[in-house]
Amino acid sequence: MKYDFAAIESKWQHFWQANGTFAAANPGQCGFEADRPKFYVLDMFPYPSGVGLHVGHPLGYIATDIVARYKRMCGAAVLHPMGYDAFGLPAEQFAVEHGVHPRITTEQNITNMTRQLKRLGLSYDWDRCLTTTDPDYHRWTQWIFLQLYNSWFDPTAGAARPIEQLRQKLEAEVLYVGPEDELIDSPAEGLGAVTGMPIGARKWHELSANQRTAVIANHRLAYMDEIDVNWCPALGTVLANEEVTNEGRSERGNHPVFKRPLRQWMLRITVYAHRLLEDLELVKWPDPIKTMQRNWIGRSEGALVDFAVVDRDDLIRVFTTRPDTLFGATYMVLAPEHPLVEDVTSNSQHQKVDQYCRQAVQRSEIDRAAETKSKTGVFTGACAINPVSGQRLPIWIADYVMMGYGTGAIMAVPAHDQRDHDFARTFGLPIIQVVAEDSVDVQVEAFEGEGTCVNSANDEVSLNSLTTAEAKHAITQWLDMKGLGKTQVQYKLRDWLFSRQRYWGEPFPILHGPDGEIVALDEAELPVELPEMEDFAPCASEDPNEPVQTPLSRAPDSWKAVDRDGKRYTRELNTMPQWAGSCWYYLRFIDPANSERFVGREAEQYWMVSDKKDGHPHAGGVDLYVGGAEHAVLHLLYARFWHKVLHDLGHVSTPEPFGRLFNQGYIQAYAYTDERGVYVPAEEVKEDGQRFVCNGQQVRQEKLGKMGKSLKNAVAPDEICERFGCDSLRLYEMYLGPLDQDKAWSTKDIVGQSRFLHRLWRNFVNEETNELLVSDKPAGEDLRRMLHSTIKRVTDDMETMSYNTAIAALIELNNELISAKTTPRDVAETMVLLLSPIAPHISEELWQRLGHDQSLAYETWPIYDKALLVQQQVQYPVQVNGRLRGRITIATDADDKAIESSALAEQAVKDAIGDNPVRKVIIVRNKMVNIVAK
Ligand code: ANZ
Repeated sequence: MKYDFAAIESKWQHFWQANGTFAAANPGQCGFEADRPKFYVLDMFPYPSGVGLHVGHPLGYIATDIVARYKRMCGAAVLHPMGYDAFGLPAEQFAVEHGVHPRITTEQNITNMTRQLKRLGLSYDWDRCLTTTDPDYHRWTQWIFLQLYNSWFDPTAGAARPIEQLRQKLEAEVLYVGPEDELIDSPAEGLGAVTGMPIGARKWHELSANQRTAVIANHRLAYMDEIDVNWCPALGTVLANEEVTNEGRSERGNHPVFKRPLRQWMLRITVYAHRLLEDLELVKWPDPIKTMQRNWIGRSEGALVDFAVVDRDDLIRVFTTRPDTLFGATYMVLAPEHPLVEDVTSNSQHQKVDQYCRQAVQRSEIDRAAETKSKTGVFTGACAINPVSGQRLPIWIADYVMMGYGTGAIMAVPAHDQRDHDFARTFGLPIIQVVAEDSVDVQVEAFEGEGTCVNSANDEVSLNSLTTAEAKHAITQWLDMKGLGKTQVQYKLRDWLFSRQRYWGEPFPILHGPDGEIVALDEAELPVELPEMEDFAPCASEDPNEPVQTPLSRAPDSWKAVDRDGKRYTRELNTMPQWAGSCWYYLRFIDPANSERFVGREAEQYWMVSDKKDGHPHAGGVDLYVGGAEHAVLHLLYARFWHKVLHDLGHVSTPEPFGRLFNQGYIQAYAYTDERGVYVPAEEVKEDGQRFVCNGQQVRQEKLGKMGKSLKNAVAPDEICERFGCDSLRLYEMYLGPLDQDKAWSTKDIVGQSRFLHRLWRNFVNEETNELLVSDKPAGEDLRRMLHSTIKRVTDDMETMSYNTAIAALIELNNELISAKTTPRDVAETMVLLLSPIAPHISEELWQRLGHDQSLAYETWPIYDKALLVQQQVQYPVQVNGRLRGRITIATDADDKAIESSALAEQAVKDAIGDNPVRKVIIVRNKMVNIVAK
């Protein structure tokens, strides 16, 4: 029988499914062994999109599957699940475009993708498959939202705590409410006291009921706020900053995005900035991803400094990273959105300022921050006092200062900040040097580096001749003493905008009362399911200023209105963003059927807590998480935040969700364009000599690009499986090169891997007689050595996920077997086991033909014999005075001395030398020994 991959692959896929081969047992379940080490290996789960998978998707899935299969054979209990991230824009847009309910299209897409995934022979525990849109799943997403809503970040504990504890602390007067509802430890503390402002600290019982509710609301981890949002009228939804491109357009669909104020749900991720940063030390992630997260969180150390406004009571508070340059401040800038703009602007400047502000707020932040753009701004007519020099500083409005960062106001030091320099040059403002630097003329360009202070002294304090670091310290201390400022750590990270104006998302477990009161549902009232609606399209509009409607505003009253305690409440009509479901799915996989808890405690502890004793700080969590680098700052940061909250509240055991992360590269393919520059389907392009032709038209080959819909260069795995078998596809994808690099796809090259498997088959099976070509004779010395060196190579490669070189080693061994009539059984069995994680179907088939009646999935991984890895021996002819007298055999790595004494000990050589003194021994390594004896 020939190697019939179609029959073999279908047979084993059915076998695995029927026998539950890859089902993992939880504590308390039958088959569970507590002392088995665990390994949790996870893929980033896909969106069930309408077009299904292309061959780029399985790159990571095949790699994790190899890990899972290898770890099982090494004796670990392996958790390897798969599911679908099915809420969100892509699923909804597909549904809207096709006029079918998203639940139906989502289900169809899931069925199709499951079929595709199963066809790849991936060893998932399909019993654990979950979909984020399933009410049994999203009920727990809503439950986690309630956890966020019902907790606050206790700064003393540095962790989230139940909101009830905040109320108790306020009632017991452990905490007071300061101005702006900030919490302070005692009425004498807080910034009010420092700046000499009225203290304004209030006790809990002095507050009205509404004020109390507001104070509590302002400290919940999930809260509502009216903020400037990125509104995309064409999509009918707000977008997170991360979903808006540098050009101020939507990442998805490339529609224009506008700024407008909107009352929205927010998650207070900023209070975790410090821990999200610090705990990156605990995880084994690629450095570029850690760097991206660090930059995103954006920690800056500096000072807050207060500047009094001339002739007014107002203080302008600025954040600066260079308090050492305070003497060089020559003007101040407020962001156009700054609340003091109105107050400080003089009558004569009012109109100009107004007009400028209105224009500025429509520009995207990225655009405003661009260094290359020329600076714009207007003078307010007001001045502030530099607290160290007493000088008057004109106050300007300029859009290069952002309201969302620091305090939204700056002291401008044109000599040492290039943006301020550009601005000062444009508007003729003075430039005063306060950091010495010979090589730069600060009138021409700013010197932003560190150095020694100059021109920086008043009657009380002098920074002159101090270094930048010393000066920062000295001036901040002085400001602190005078009640004019204090040190401050600032983060770029913003709170997470958590509402979307869409239908296809998790409903919030929230009710709004007739007087604007917010009521969270009780756990027992979950899940809140989406209402059945005919028209689920977003409320898109052309006009960015129209009042915002959501699809759920059209829901029937039977869903929208909730009567309780004699009042009529309305459900929250926004839905959660698509990131919600993926924030915690790795926890649900652990215990997907649990109806009592989002994850059972014992199961969570077993699968998440590692007992690695390698001496490194270790975060535990998922042992290996594989996915694309595009999720570096969104999904991975959001999931870490939720995990930390759950950890603080005692719901999960580890500080981090993903102990180790690996990013696979992209599969790329050529794309082709016609004469208009429009992409044509790459699969229809034929090569014709030097030219490329599609439907009779000559087309142009473009650069290699990421495989996908947009470049029309996708190749479906189904077609490849049909033509070559999925074992060949798996081998080919892994053989393309190191896993973390991008690589080019070429369908015609799969033949190479297909040939390897055909040859392997013929080494084991006589194609005519179907007889097994395996002998019980033990393998000879050379073959055994090669086998053990292959075990070592493949094992080492499994540990480092270097599957391309593992395959190369297996091909070499297979080539060695071709010349022999039969393969010795010990070699055959070991080879099948080594190949099985990568090409599992043919391996199972051969394993069965070798006489085993169980799947090889739990066979013990082969162990190499170190002794057999010792370098082989080499034979040296030995000449005496130019004539061959004998031969010696010695280890290849023997040194010259050993070779010499071995040659001299040889009897025939001794005879030839006789009584003559040995004058010289010449050793030509691996060739010959020549002895001169006269
Ligand atoms: C005075 C100064 C002098 C500054 C100097 C820099 C150099 P990072 O590192 O990004 O935190 N800044 C503060 N708030 C701002 C805002 N809302 N929009 C735009 N710029 C703002 O940078 C902090 C520095 O950026 C601050 O330090 C401030 O300018 C400016 F020689 O203050 B600096």
